[in-house]
Amino acid sequence: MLRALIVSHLKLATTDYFLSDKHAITVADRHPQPEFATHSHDFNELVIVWRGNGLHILNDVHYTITCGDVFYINADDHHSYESVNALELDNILYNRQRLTLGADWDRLLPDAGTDQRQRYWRLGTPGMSVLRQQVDALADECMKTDPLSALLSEALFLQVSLLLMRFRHAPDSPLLSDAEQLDLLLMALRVSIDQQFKLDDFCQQYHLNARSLKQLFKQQTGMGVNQYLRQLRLCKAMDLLRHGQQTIGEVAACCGFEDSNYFSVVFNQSVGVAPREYRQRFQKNLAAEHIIRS
Ligand code: RM4
Ligand code: NI
Repeated sequence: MLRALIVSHLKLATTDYFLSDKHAITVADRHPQPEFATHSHDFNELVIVWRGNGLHILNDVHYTITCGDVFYINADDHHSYESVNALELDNILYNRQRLTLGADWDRLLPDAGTDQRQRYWRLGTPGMSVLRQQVDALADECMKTDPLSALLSEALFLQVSLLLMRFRHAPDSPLLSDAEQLDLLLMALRVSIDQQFKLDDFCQQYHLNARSLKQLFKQQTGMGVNQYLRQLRLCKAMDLLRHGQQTIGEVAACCGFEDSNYFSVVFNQSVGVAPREYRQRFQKNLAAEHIIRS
């Protein structure tokens, strides 16, 4: 009676999947990953999902998976894939005992003692594109049989593990990568040319840290956020003054300045002439060009 209650499942063996008994790693390309019944292994798996979706059931916990999901699966875990829909992933199989490089593998690859919540992560788009190339290189190397390839595969696998540490983030963390934060901010600034922009509100909206974002911005652009926004506004003002018919007050408003006197002061300070004069000069030039041409 008791026996009937014991769930038995398939146990996959290293000998069936690895190229030789020297190889510690192999990349199983699952493009697509079909449905796959509950199983365990005598090796570990590092799974990176590239596209599509499906259900991943790891030790009876259900995860809806899609691009950017990363799982560290240990030999004794049991898992399955269900309800797959164009699911594409790379499954990096590795045998811990066969790793020979003196790296801190225990820190890089969570082992059986690590809580399952620490074994599910996410990658953002920049992380995915870096990892994509590395995994491809690893997949090629794992298929070679020359004496160096086993070691080279291990070196590439070490690199993949390190890059994952760099790019992965907890699934529920609202944190975006530095590149994503910067992109988001640059876009928000562009659409704020004619409106007020408050960095603190922006950071609150996207759960970002204002201090570190300011630092990042300065580091990458060489300017402060407000300085950049002012430049954007002045560029737009110059364009409108040259080509538009609006009054100075209207130009000021289109460029996010509530007060047109203040606009004139700022404009004068950075362009060297008052807005009215700037327009006149340009329009004079235009008229002169017109006379020459005609
Ligand atoms: C399956 C699936 C499993 C893996 C085997 C080797 O398609 O990815 O998780 O253990 O391949
Ligand atoms: Ni598996």
